[in-house]
Amino acid sequence: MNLQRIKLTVIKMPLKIPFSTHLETVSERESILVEATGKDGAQGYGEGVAFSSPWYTEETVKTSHHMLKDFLIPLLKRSPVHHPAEIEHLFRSIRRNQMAKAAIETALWDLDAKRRGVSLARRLGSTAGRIPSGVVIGTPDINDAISQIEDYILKGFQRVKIKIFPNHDIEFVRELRRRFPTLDIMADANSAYTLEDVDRLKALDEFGLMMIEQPLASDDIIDHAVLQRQIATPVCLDESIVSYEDARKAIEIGSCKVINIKIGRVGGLYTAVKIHDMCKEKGLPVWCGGMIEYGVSRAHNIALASLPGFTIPGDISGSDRYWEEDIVTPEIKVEDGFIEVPTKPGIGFQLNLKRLKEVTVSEEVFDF
Ligand code: OSB
Ligand code: MG
Repeated sequence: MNLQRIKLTVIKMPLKIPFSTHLETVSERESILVEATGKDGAQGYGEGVAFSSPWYTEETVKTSHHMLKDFLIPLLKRSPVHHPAEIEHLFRSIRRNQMAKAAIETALWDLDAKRRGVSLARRLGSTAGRIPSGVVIGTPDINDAISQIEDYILKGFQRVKIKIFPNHDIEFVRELRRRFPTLDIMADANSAYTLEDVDRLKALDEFGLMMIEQPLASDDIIDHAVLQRQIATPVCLDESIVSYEDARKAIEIGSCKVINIKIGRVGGLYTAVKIHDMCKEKGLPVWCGGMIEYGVSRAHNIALASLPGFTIPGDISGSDRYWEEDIVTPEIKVEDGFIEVPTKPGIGFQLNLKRLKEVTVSEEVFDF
């Protein structure tokens, strides 16, 4: 793709309010911004979405940086690609490290779309003008959660996701359902349960949740299939799906009725789109997950989520959900519950260089 250089910038910002799951509370977010510059001067951006510690997946900001610097960038230098869709195959020689891989791959999709003068959404084959927005409540306190949900409903958000874990589930959901009888609610357990909890999970059936996300172990698809046969609430897989093959097998054995697609978790847009295409063909709804990300990753999510199989609102909120000021301009905005799909070339957002400078921790340039 005629690359001139790749720049990695580590950035860090506090969240407006801490985001809690049963595994970790995130109050500050480090990420890696990838800037790929072509010999023609065109630039594409990607964002490494691993967290500072390995609570969600095994990757961290430091391991991603190591993979990018010591393996992925050198590999790309040695073996130039002509098309971003070739990256997935090239990177197969390096095991896993999906978020590090996706950070480069997404930057190359942006670069490619910009060179063609089309938006990333169009480049991926979408025609949608806007996508519905969903939001995640990362606050375990019931009263705080209710007041946040009330605010989001007023802003037009289409559905709400809450985090659950044992003893913070049945009564919590009962109260939310009492307060919001018709709201689309989904619950994400981030692997807080085992099959021994099947009665607790069955007890959630009466609340009409849209789905329960990743109730069981992050590396399991077998027990999820057993669970899905015993509960009415659709099971959605998040952590368990890190490749196209994972998605194919999970569907085949009935582990889930819905899949949350995260570009970073599956190693890039090529695989994300492939999973989408398969699910669409099989009639399995998908939605786009979030990683408490900055505007660059969010912009990639918007393009992906504009594909027709994304029939459920994703965890895609505006820049102001987590940040005082984002690193992109214009900021990503939710209006009447929808986000407009940009029509400008590539991801359709520019970097806010002043803000980027304020939040930069370190940067390194790799010449090709
Ligand atoms: O499990 O979907 C998840 C955030 C960080 C890591 C994992 C998850 C989440 C979220 C929040 O649920 C999504 C967001 O608003 O970005
Ligand atoms: Mg999840």
